[in-house]
Amino acid sequence: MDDLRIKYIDAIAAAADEAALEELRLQAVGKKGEVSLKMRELGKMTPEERQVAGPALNALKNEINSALAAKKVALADAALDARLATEWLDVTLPARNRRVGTIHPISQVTEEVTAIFADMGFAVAEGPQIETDWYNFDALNIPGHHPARAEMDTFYTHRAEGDERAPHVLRTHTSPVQIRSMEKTGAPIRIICPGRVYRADYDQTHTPMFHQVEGLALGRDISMANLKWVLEEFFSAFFGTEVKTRFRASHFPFTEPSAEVDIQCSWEGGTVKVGEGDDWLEVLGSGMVHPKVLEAGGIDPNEYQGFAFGIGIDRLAMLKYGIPDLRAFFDSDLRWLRHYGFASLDQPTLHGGLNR
Ligand code: 2NL
Repeated sequence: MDDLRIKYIDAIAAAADEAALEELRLQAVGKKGEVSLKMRELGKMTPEERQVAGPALNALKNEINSALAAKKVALADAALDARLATEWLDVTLPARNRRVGTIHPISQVTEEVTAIFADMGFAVAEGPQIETDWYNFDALNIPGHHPARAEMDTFYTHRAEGDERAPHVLRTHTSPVQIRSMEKTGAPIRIICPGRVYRADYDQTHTPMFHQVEGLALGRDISMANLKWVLEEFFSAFFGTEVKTRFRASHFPFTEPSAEVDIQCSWEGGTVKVGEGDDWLEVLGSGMVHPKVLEAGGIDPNEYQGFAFGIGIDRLAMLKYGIPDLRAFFDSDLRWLRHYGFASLDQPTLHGGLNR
C-alpha cells in the first residue's frame, strides 16, 4: 500500500495537464484501477486482516482523490496565469487618433434653410423620389408637349414589354411633395420641401442629381407681398446681412403670375458677395399657385390662394460658403469633404439657433 501511495502521489504531482491527471485517476481509483482491485481482494482475507486493510485502503483512495482534486485546481490556476501573461493589455496606453467625419455642405445648408423657415411657421414635408408622371407633371399643369417632359430632361423607369402604363419618373422637382401635402392636409398650409431631384443634364453647372427646396403657403388672402417679405427675411437670415430682392416677371406652368427673383450682390476680383453692391444674381423662381394646380391638390381655388417658390440648395451652398465647382459636391473626395465640411456641433437646431 505504501508503494501504491508513493507511486500515485508522485505521479499526480508530476502530471503535466488535465488529460494526464484523468489517466492517473483511471489507473488508480477507476473501476479497474489498482486501488479498486486491491479492495476486491478484501473478500479473500480473514476478518482480522480485513479490519486493518479495509480502512487503510479507504484512506488511500481518499488521499489519492484529494490529491487529484488539488492538482486539478493547481493546473487550472497555472493555465490562467499563462493566459494572463500572454493576453495582457496596457490600459494606460493613449488611444489612437481617429479622424472625425464632417457634415456635407448640402446637409448643413438644408438644416440652415429648414431652421429659418421653421421660425416663420413652415413645416418640412418629404415624399418619394420616384414619382408617377401625374404628380410630377400633370398635377403641376405641365402638359404632355411641354419641353420639361422631353426625354432628354427626365429620367424614366423601365416598364416590362407589353406594359402600356406610363413609366414612373425620377422627380424633376420637389413640387410633387407639395401636391401630396395639399391632398393630405388641405389648406391653410405652410410647408417647405427640401430634397433630391433629377434631370438628365451634366456639364460645368449641372449634375444629374441636385437639391432643391420648394416652399408653399396657402391661405384665404396670401399674396405676392407676403412672398416678397418671406423671401427677403429668408435671404437676410441665411446670408447674415440685409439682402434686397428684385422680382422679374417670368413664366412657369404651375404659377400665375410668376416671378424670377434676383438677390443683390457685388462682383469684385471674380468673387460674388451677397447683400452689397448693385449687381443682381438670379436665385429662384416663384409665383402665385395656378388655380389648376390647387384643384389638382384637392383645394378650391375660389376659397384659397397662395405663393410657391423653388430654390437650388447646391447653388445656395456655393454662394454662402464660396465653393467654386458644383461637380465636386458629389465626388466624395475626402480632402474636399474635410475642407468644406462642417463640424457636427455647428449644425443649426431649432433650440440652438443658427450658430451664426
Ligand atoms: C425654379 C422654379 C418654382 C414652384 C417652383 C410650385 C409648386 C407647387 C405649385 C406651384 Cl405645388 N409652384 N413650385 C413655383 C415656382 C417656381 O421653381 O426655377 N426653381 C429653381
